[in-house]
Amino acid sequence: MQQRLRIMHGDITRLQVDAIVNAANSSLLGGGGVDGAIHRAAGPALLAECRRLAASQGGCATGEAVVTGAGNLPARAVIHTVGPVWRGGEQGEAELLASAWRNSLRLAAEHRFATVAFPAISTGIYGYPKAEAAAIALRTIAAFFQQHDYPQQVWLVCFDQQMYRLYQQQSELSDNTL
Ligand code: AR6
Repeated sequence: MQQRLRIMHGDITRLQVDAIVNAANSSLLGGGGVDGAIHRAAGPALLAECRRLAASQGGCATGEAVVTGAGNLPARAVIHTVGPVWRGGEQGEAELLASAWRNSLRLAAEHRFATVAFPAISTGIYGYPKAEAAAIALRTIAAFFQQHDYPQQVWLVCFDQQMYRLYQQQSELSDNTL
């Protein structure tokens, strides 16, 4: 686990990796948070591709993921996933968040992306409690790593110190269980 996981601070739009993950919404047409930052940095080519996807397949359901090119970003591709809005925890949020992580990882494996960078899906505008989101992310990644060789590296990109600490704690816990 440790060798395949990197927990870091930073701006995901600046990373030169095979794919970055976007915490999008079901419309795929952009928004605030990391989604807004990704579209601003990627430019109009990304929005045009997202528009085509939205028109052809009606966007992206919560827990699902789709892949596009990356426009002007240094990354090669963008995996757009939609995490759940936190509504108190009784609306299937945990399973939907795990699905968003798992389906993003699955797309990365299918495309043989070696390195994939993730933001902390659902923990911003969508309000998911950060500690629980960190536990779900780490558990889902650990399970995925046991069954797949790709992605070879997952980077967890943190915008705040609290998320960084929570991921560190959770990664120590999941190492003990592997
Ligand atoms: N690099 C890395 N992480 C970032 C960046 C960045 N440039 N910018 C923000 N974050 P959010 P959500 C962190 O709100 O909760 C949009 O409007 C941020 O601090 O971007 O899944 C979409 O269109 C937080 O830790 O995503 C949806 O409508 C994490 O990224 C909705 O927000 C996720 O926060 C999705 O909400």
